[in-house]
Amino acid sequence: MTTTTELLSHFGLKPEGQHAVHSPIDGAEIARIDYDDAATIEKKIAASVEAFHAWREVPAPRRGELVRLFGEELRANKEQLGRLVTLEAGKILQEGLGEVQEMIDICDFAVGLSRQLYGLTIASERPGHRMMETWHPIGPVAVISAFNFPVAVWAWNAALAVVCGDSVIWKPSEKTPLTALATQALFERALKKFGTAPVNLSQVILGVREAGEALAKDHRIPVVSATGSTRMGRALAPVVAERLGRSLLELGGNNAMIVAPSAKLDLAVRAILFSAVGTAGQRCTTLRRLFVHESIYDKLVPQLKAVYANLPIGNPLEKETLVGPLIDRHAFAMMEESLSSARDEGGAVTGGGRALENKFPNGYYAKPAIVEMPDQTATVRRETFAPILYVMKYRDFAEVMAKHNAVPQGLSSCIFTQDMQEAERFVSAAGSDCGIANVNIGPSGAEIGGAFGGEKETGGGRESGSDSWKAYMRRQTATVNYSDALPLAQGIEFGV
Ligand code: UN1
Repeated sequence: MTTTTELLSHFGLKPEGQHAVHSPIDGAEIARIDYDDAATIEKKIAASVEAFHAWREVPAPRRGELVRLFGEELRANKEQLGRLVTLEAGKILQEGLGEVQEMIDICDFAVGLSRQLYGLTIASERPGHRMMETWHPIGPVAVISAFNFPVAVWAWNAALAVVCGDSVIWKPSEKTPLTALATQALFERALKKFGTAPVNLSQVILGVREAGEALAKDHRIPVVSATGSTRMGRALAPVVAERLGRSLLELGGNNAMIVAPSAKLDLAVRAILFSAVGTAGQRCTTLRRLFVHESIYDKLVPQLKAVYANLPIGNPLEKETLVGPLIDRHAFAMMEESLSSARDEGGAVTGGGRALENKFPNGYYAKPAIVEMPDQTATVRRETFAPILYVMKYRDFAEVMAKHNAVPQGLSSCIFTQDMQEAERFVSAAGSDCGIANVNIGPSGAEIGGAFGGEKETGGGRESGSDSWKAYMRRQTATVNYSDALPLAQGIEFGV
């Protein structure tokens, strides 16, 4: 098995420092790193501004060429980076590789986009005038990312920002600095091949909360894109807003599935499994609430319990494993706490508790839990970043739709049904209030081509596909007068 040291040296890295990095697999120390301090952060921000000034003048399709080269590096190193994601974040190798694929996909998307940063031409009301809208690079973009998608979410932001003509400063989670350093190393290889791009176009800042705060506060950084908990977003957004900066937030989710009477149950079960226990329940898009119609409840729920009873929990590097460890002891404690309060609220818990404690005394493996709830209680309405699936029975479609939306978060959602009316109602204006709404697909595992993000406490930001690129640019309306007169808009007569 390849060790972390071997993997790091594959990326040309030999990090040293005061702070230990642990693998969630067994809790072992896998590397040591140093954090940035106020002085190095300042230096990096200044360098980012300088890089931006050079990069914004490079034609966008040429900027796309750099992202194309970066995508090639990712393709060539997919196996190694995927493995490092598994070692550092604990997700199973299939998902580690999937995460790198997501980076490759967004690079491809961004390369095409580099020739499509379209603005509008708008009919002017004045004769001899032309009015147009142009999208310009905006400045250094800060990307604050979470441990659960330690590299893909950065790539969603960075690939777009770079083709948009911006520089990027990345503050990864303190739990996953190594994958960030490895990704940065690949980006630097692409930079070298490209030849003429500013060396500080992308930089990494390592540290804890204060490092993120420094970026949030700094007026030289017009866009701060942050992924993480609602708590983090609540602390960060006012700091950015205080200086009237733009924040792009992707925060908590409390994603649901409705299983209607006509649903194809075999598909539903597979989708539930992937979205509720995949990544050990640590995706923003993880399925957390399951509403099952009363007519099929006694068929579906026992089937689900049977599958849960035999889930392969184990070392995420091993092929047959489907459920790896939680990120750390704290995550496990939070899961226990939520299960206990769900019990207090009348929940019947199947599963839960620690697994593999003897084999991995310092790794926190949890048995995924199914919790049958009498109602959508306070605990159900809260996001716990762990494999807990709250199951509730419903009778009436309108009633379940209301319950579906009666949580503070609004990221992802889905319905399993063969009933066309239900499906259409679910994705209609009066249906799901989430940023993502799927029919006969689970709530997680979105493709990069769509805009990713959600409403309410999820923060409102959109990243990745569609026209999310606009968040990384400034819009300019320019009107050019090519006549010999100076007509005023609104027909105003003024003076001479
Ligand atoms: C996240 O958990 O922050 O849709 C991102 C998904 C992935 C991305 C999740 N493509 O589950």
